[in-house]
Amino acid sequence: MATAATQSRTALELFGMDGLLSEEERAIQETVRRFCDDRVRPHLAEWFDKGTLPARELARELGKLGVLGMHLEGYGCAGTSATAYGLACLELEAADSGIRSLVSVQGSLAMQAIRAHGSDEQKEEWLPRMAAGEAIGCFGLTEPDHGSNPGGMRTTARRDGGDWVLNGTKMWITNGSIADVAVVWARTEEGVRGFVVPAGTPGFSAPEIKQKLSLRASVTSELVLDSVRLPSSAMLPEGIGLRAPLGCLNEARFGIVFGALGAARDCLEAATAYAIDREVFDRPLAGFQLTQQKLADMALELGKGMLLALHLGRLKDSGDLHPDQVSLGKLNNVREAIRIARECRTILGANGISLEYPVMRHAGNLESVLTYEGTSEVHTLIIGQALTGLPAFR
Ligand code: TGC
Ligand code: FAD
Repeated sequence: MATAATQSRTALELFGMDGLLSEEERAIQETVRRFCDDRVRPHLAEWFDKGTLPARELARELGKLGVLGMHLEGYGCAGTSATAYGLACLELEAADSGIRSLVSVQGSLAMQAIRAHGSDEQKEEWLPRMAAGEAIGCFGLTEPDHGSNPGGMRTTARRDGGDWVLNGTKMWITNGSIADVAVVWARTEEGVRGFVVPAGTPGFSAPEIKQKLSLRASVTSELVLDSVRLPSSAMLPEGIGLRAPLGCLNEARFGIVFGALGAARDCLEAATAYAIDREVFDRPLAGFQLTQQKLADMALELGKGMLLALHLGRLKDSGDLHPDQVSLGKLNNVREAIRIARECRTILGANGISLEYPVMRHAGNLESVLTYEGTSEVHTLIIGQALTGLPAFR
């Protein structure tokens, strides 16, 4: 007779999710999952505990794997579908949000900004090396006093002869202190513009932000621009106004729509296995109705989130995805992922707070994911504006 464990199916199996993916998408997902299992997962507890990440080494391996800028065309990028990129993000975040962040910021923010708004020379100089993971990029939009409202930014770029001179401070910048190149957004006389700032430029520094209780396996930094002088060729010529950086955010937010579900899936799998194994009051915790209700509710939210992610992926692949729709996915899937992580934590009891299990690490990471790339309040307001036509940000 089969045991309870051999009869059980995962939430996504129950939804028949694999049947919605192409063979190529399944192959890409499986490759990234295997990479994470072999190369990342065994070290995560230690990296998280110590608050470190061997980012440079990992970036090269991720480059070889082909996930850096994988959905972009040309310049050494694989040009996969958006859905395949989403599935890769899901597997990376099932390992840790910090690993997905490394990939998101590199591919969807820094490379995307150069790909969409850069000159041919900027693309040739940076994109092939960034796709290979030989150069790391960061994306500096947020400032200490302007996060949700980047339109209020104080960083300036002023013309001085043929040069640009940048002054200001960016805050909470992923990959900042390990980056070879920073894409920095600054106010100019003609509106917001992006600049390609090579690390090592005099006046540029990127002190790391320490004592984080979330995204500990990820490098987060301040960017200080103290009269940084750049040639005129450093400006991204094709992007003007706030819509240029906000357009890049759509790409990274799309990855998070899938990614957050990876963290949720990992929590649910860990909690289910734990509940089947753990005996309370002389029988398996998984056999109690209260536990099954928790598992069933979480499976439903995970599956519904996945259907939403795939729907948005298909819309993006057909060129029909609107930024408002990305907000639907980011708001729902991160909110549900964090609920799932917290509920799974209860199933693990005291073990739930230990790094021996991935659940609390994911729950802690998801606090950042809830805030970055547009807070849940910002995405709520974007959806509110789409529904009513009335902006309520100010
Ligand atoms: P608003 O007047 O609405 O817009 C200014 C211009 O931008 C256009 N636009 C967009 N374009 C493309 N995609 C979008 N999502 C866009 N949203 C707006 C808009 O059409 C307009 O264009 P134009 O031509 O008319 O000038 O701007 P607002 O100042 O009222 O702000 C709106 C708001 C609040 C939604 C926006 O500022 C916002 O999204 N704030 C959140 C900021 C944010 O998400 N920051 C993330 C920083 S990067 C990060 O967190 C990386 S985390 C690491 C990781 O990803 O792993
Ligand atoms: P605030 O904007 O000060 O918001 C504080 C609170 O006020 C939030 O709850 C918010 O939702 C709420 N609020 C704001 N406006 C409104 C409103 N109109 N109505 C109602 N409530 C409102 N940024 C980058 O540019 N690049 C990066 O690589 C990057 N990486 C990050 C990595 C990590 C680990 C973290 C934590 C952040 C990162 N960020 C990055 C910054 C991130 O994008 C911002 O933290 C985020 O946009 C929110 O800005 P804030 O922290 O200044 O919060």
